[in-house]
Amino acid sequence: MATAEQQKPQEKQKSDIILKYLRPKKKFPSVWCAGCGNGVVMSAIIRAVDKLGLSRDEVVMVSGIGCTSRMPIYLDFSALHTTHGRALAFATGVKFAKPNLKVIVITGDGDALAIGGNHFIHACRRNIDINAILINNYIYGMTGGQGSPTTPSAAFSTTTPYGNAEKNFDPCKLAEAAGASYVARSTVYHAPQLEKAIVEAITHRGFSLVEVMSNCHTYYGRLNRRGDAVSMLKWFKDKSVTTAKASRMQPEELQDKWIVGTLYQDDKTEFCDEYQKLVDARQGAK
Ligand SMILES: Cc1ncc(C[n+]2csc(CCOP(=O)(O)OP(=O)(O)O)c2C)c(N)n1
Ligand code: SF4
Ligand SMILES: [Mg+2]
Repeated sequence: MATAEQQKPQEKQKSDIILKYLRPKKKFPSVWCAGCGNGVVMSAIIRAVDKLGLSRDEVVMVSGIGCTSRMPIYLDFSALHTTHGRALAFATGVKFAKPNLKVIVITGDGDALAIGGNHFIHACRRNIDINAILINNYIYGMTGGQGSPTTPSAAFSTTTPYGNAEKNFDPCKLAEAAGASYVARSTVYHAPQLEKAIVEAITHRGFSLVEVMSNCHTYYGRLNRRGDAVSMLKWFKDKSVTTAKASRMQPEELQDKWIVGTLYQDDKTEFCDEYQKLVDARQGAK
């Protein structure tokens, strides 16, 4: 690796941005396996926050439990590392008490959709101004590779040794149906598009979901013969179709594909704004 002196100015500028938002060195190395997609998502979040000119104090990151959910330990924002599945409940309290802060929830497929499934649908329903970044690696990474609500049918995990007999959730469809007002999908292969989606989601007023397809090569990759981190990224590339291309394809052709890009957006009233309107109307009536 190049030393700080050997780095070209452009590279140095990029690494300075990353370092600006990371906690001091004693928090590193991270617990993540080498090549885990979580690192790609973390750097995309940093670039997005920097692009928006937000200071570390303007952002609160809230997480539950899981490999993914350890991210607030490494990022130097105000942070709440809460209990499994409860990140959105804590985040709702933060946003309601301090509406001017940007609240980002980082969550895994297990955290958001299994134990936290109820909090997920109700946060969407309220359309509260929280940006949820759901890292979907198709598995419970932290606890050793158990199946999650997004594990595809027939896929292997430590709890589905004969293949998964269940159907999996599509978190984007679920969020849209439950009332979220911004929904996008990306992958850790598509880093610039991921950064753009996070910028849009943070800027959007209302509940936003960015689903990021990510590699857990240690469990999902190994159990399903998807190879190492690099092989999984190639698989993500082949599996993804942009929204523009998808609009020209037949439903049968899209069956095994991930559509990446902005999937849904509307401008319905956000929860804190709606609440304030009701308070003002009631006080005006007295
Ligand atoms: C109440 C409770 N139940 C179960 C657990 C064990 N547990 C910790 S993380 C986890 C699953 C994490 O999976 P996911 O959210 O997909 O995150 P990943 O590790 O894949 O990033 C489970 C079941 C826990 N910590 N607390
Ligand atoms: S177990 Fe999987 S999700 Fe967890 S750090 Fe390793 S590769 Fe990432
Ligand atoms: Mg997971």
